[in-house]
Amino acid sequence: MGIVNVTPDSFSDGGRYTSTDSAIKQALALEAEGAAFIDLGGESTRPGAEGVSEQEELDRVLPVLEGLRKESAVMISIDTSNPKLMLEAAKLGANLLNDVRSFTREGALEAAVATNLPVCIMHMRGEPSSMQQQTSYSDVVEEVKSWLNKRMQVCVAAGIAQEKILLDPGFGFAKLLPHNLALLANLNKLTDLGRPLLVGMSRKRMLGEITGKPTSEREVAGIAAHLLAAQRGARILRVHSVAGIKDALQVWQATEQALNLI
Ligand code: 7PJ
Repeated sequence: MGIVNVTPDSFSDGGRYTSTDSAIKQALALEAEGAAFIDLGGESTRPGAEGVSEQEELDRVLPVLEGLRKESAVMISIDTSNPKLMLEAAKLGANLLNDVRSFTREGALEAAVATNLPVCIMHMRGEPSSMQQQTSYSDVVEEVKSWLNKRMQVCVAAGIAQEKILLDPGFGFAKLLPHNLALLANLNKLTDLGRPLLVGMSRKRMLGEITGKPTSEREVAGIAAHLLAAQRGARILRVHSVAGIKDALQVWQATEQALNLI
């Protein structure tokens, strides 16, 4: 899954057209690298990030979705907590709703049900602006697992088929490095929940804490982390750059196939 952030280009006078056009180009480039999904997001949910208005988020994301849908049949995921955007995106051909707040915003669960689309539920505590003040766990793997299970049951009770639910431990969301590492090391335990796992660690702080490198130099660390996640059962890897992880997965796959040759 290739990430496309649709944020206004503050260094350009081209305004909305420039950012829409460059986001579509970026999505097509990621698809050409091998992405099966493009995750479109118009709100920054990095730790401490401030929210965006509902309308601004629609204005950012919908033109990109519409343009991309015209040019490509790639699966389009919408990274949003905004019920209006969920409904509008479904009409324009989105294929997956990815909500870091797991459809807890008022009207979001109802909107997700109404779209009939698959959804991704992610573990977090509180809001992105405050989540890093809620990082106390006694057993992070068990707590994330039982939280995801409960939230999945709420979604099923609301009318989302279990077969349409993806689960995500939420790397970096209300978690410190030891929690992120415990979740990565024990990711296979979350496969017990019986649903495909989506994970995203691309460029995240945890990689900087391990390597000491800034965001722009975390690509190789990200490839390693996502390969480890895939080996522990992750099925969808949410990344900013697709080519490198694709190579890594092909090396792994070729090696696995060799096991059957001897
Ligand atoms: C995630 C996400 C993630 C899912 C973001 C960033 C922050 N959606 N959206 N999982 N992270 N499902 O990319 O650094 O980990 S935004």
